[in-house]
Amino acid sequence: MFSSVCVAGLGYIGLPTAVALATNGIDVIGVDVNPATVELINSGRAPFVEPDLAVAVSGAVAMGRLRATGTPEPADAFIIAVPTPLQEDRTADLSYVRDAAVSVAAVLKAGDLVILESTSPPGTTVELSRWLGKHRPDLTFPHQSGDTPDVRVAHCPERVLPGRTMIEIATNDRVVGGVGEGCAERARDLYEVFTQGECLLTDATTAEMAKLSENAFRDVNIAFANEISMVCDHLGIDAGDVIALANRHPRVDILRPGPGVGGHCIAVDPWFIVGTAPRQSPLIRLAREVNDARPDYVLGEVVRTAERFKDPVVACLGLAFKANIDDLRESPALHIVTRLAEQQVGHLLVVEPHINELPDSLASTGTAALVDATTAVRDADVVVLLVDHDAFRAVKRTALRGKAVFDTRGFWH
Ligand code: SAJ
Repeated sequence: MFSSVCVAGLGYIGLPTAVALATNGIDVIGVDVNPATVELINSGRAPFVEPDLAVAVSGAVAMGRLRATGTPEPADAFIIAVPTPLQEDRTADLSYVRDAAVSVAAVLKAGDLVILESTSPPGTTVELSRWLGKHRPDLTFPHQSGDTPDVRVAHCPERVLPGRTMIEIATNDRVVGGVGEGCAERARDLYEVFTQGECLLTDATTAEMAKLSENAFRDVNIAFANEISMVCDHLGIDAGDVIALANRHPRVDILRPGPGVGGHCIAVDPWFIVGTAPRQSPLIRLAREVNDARPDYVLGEVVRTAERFKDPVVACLGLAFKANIDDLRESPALHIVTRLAEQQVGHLLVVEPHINELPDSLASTGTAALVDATTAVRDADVVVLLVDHDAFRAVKRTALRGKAVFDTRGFWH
């Protein structure tokens, strides 16, 4: 039913989606505004680390099913998977969606399907339908009337977990929200090409709110774990013990405290709810504030620990925003290590197995070196575990003896 699909935005969601479609027999045109990304993908390589992605990209390109380019080309369906970043005023920057809509509109024809995958504030997909309609007055769109439109528009929010993207893209259930008559059904037909998960049909605004609720739910629960951890610090007891014991209750499942909530989803999306209904969402806002305050709390604790030593050597294990990925964007670990370096707390031995050189913000401080975990722990007075990378399992507990250990994740619990 679909022979070609154009995917706008070849990032952490767009590229895996393009590959999943290509692997299932669809001719995929991948579009990205970054020429380096386009070139890399056309040479069969993935521009970022995600388990099993590189081999899938190289296979899809070699089969001739995936081709990257700078502007959309005619296709049966269009998937928009571009960023919706948070702005200074904590509202969503929808300019990438709008730009993608304008470029997709130019090549639309009757019978096409346009899907927004980007996480967006309630109402954005209906707005997308309006933007498309404005640029193509010769076609009908679903926001206009109750009849089946020429172009169908739907929201199908991405839900994959970085680090497990290639598995979850094929297995997660999908929420598919149509803007009008026949839209959700048509979108479901497309997702059924590559997902074994169930497609749950609804309207676009409900789908937008469902996605935001998923991430706000996780944010509130992480905030709870972080708050319990701070209470335990105050009492001088081990938060890991408290949480492990409480979780033996059949209806309790407390998440893990950490150095803060990083990434571009959970720390962002709850604000889209707060922005839409501020008076109705005090809990969601407070959870955001609790989690945002967490890196500076951890920083303070580490500084206090390091002050016990003269010229301390501090091993910082992990820079990524979470385990087993190379993504440093919005990483609380990177924030904490950069502040430690700026405050000249000691000599920093930084370990991040997924990168080859320190980011500029850290390298420029001149007090941090990138080393392997064994060296860092061997030479350190203070060991700070910031990310629970599997690679750190190689660090033997005996190597920690005699060191001040600050385990922000309960990794060695
Ligand atoms: N974290 C904790 N404690 C925990 C769990 C997570 O401190 O117990 C921290 C992590 O270290 C990380 C941050 O929270 O810094 C977010 O990590 P995550 O693994 O919870 O989530 P993301 O941001 O990688 O992906 C989330 C997922 N959403 C949910 O689990 C509800 C994913 O399914 C979404 O697709 C993704 O957001 C997204 O793109 O929206």
